[in-house]
Amino acid sequence: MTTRRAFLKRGAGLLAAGTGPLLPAPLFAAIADMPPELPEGARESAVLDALPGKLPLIKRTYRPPNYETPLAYFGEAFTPNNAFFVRYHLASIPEVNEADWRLRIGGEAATSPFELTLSQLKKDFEPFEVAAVCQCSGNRRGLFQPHVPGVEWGPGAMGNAKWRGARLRDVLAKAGIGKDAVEIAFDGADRPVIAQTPDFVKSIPAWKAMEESALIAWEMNGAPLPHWNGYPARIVVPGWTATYWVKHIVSINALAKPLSGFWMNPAYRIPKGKFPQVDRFVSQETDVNMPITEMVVNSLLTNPLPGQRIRRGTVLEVKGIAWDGGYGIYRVEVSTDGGRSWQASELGPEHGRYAFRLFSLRFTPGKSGKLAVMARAINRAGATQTFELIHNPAGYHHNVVQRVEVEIV
Ligand SMILES: Nc1nc2c(c(=O)[nH]1)N[C@H]1C(S)=C(S)[C@@H](COP(=O)(O)O)O[C@H]1N2
Ligand SMILES: [Mo]
Repeated sequence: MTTRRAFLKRGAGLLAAGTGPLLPAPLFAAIADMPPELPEGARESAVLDALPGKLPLIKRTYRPPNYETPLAYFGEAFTPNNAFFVRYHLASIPEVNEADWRLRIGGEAATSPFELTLSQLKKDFEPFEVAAVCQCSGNRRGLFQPHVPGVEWGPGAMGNAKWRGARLRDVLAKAGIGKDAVEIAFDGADRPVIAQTPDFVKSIPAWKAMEESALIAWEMNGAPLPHWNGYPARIVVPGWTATYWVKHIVSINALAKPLSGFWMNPAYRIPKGKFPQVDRFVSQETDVNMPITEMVVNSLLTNPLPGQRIRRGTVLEVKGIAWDGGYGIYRVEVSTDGGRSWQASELGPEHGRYAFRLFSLRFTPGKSGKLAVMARAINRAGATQTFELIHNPAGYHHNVVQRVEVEIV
């Protein structure tokens, strides 16, 4: 068995080796070609490191563990479990043992509270599967100019997976959820290390919990959830940012009044009226701000890489992925002349309205020199990406159109 320490050492050694033959080439590319806009600190501190059971990911912080998926894994519509990003607020993360794990469902707006074992959760409710993007609200925060405090994520604090589990609404119905339920609150098994840190508890509006695809999921891409992604079960809220997707879920409470607490307010707030966010979380709104809800439409170029040299007269395949908060991707336009003209790309198969959608466009550069490739996604609600950063203090909803400069030689 490889110890965690050996793992870390090996990871560090590989990086120090520079052209390290042991590390798959795409991973090196992922680090070397981190967005040039990332602040120096974030680029230099980007170390590939493997948590137990995971491939080497981009380490942002070790305690609590915050690890980002390298660009190389976004070439496919589904993100492999062992390359899926990891984000925690609290550093005490128990290894949950299936035999001891219980999920308690109750709260003041539920008449029949009860407890579930994992096998009951799997057996007693009709399973449902949904492909959905799990994206941190702060994905790409590291690209904010001026910088804002928080984990300096590049573009890889996200992933797309097939989530399988029981519908929240079925489990809540069994607990006798009442009409007075305003919010459904989630708590996971992880805990703060010091008493002063508030426990991570999140809620969603009752209407959102009642949607067909809101789940208590125990499976990810056909396998049990990895420890770091919430074993044995996590909340899945398709369309909404990952802050609500509570991992290692141990209690679900139907509340008759809004949840208070640090992670609801002041955390995870956006200024009112600045973003094209459609879903409302009315019970949590204030005069000046509101909770982040659904993801804004976005895309990521996976090919070419910044600074890549491409031979004139050869075919360049511009590739990437697009996603949004659940309206579905309608079209992705690509520019190969720095934004002067745009062409519709070819979309890959649709895996449902919450999933990554691949896009590609082939073109042959005719003259040498620098060239800027860009992509902008448009969803079925007609929303598109922004060209100018919408600044906000927490660094959320970064969906600025990317510009990847390459050199034609
Ligand atoms: N128990 C627990 N669940 C949690 C969190 C956490 O700190 N603890 N962080 C949330 C946030 S902010 C994100 S971005 C996602 C990350 O999911 P992942 O680690 O599976 O990629 O988990 C969410 N669920
Ligand atoms: Mo997050």
